[in-house]
Amino acid sequence: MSHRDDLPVQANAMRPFRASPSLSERRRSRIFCGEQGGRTGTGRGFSVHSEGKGDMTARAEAVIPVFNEEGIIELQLRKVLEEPPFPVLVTVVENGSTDGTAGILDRLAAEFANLHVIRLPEPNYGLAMREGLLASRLGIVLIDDADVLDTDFWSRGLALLDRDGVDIVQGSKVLAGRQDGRPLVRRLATLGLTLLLKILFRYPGTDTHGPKVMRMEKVRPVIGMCGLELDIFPTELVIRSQRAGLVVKEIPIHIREMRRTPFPLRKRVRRAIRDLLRLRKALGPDDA
Ligand SMILES: Nc1nc2c(ncn2[C@@H]2O[C@H](COP(=O)(O)OP(=O)(O)OP(=O)(O)O)[C@@H](O)[C@H]2O)c(=O)[nH]1
Ligand SMILES: [Mg+2]
Repeated sequence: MSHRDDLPVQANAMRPFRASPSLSERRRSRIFCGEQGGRTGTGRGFSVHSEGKGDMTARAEAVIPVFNEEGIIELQLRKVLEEPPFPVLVTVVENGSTDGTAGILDRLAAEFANLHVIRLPEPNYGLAMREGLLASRLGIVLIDDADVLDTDFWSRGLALLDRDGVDIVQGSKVLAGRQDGRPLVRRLATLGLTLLLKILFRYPGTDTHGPKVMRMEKVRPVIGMCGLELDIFPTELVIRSQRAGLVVKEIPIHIREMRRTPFPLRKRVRRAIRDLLRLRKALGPDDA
């Protein structure tokens, strides 16, 4: 763990901000939940005793966006469903997969009572993340990627959230240092994006994209303001949260390459820069 483990991201003074129209409210009717409501029973290794599928004793809810992950999704989900670090509800938001992902998710949802699957019609990472968060039912929500699912980060993040004053624990690939097992070129791309966050938004932290543990009563109002629905939704959420005065704290994550990235790096970086510029246009340099 890095010596910067306890580094808080400076929160600016609370500023008024504009609420953008809630696209989620309008789109809610399009959400399909791959679950049966009102079920009572016992999921594998998990007691269910509430209305709907789930366990009200769960400590947190993990929201995981998934797209075309047939190669890793079962292995990854079983890891958190069979040996969770604490009782957790898992909500997978899948949209537009063209491989066998949907079938695998249906099978796992039938096996594990604490797994919910939400489906949206078209591939859209930002929208999936946003809808998954808005559909969440617990006070503490984790977000993580299918190819990361760093349960050690989940535990450390939850412990930090339990301490006074932290609203979002942000996992940082930059602070990960040697625990970032990705190729050099990808690590350099991450550093480039960190630099852009500083230049474009004067963001004091190092990462906005990775896993997070969040206090929903604080974060939920900010989600309603994030209207761009781009791949950088998590970045918009963190920057808006930090500007709204929420306390954001960064800790390192462990990261290793699980699979080849589905998009060429050059294309991704181009898209990330384009999206960051659009976000900058929407937010201004520091919302002053
Ligand atoms: N629902 C949904 N999930 C998506 C979409 N695109 C990516 N994902 C998921 O979002 C998570 C992150 O995607 P990655 O492709 O790993 O993105 P990344 O971490 O920026 O890139 P890598 O460095 O290649 O890992 C994974 O769980 C993906 O399955 C999408 O269009 N819809
Ligand atoms: Mg990834």
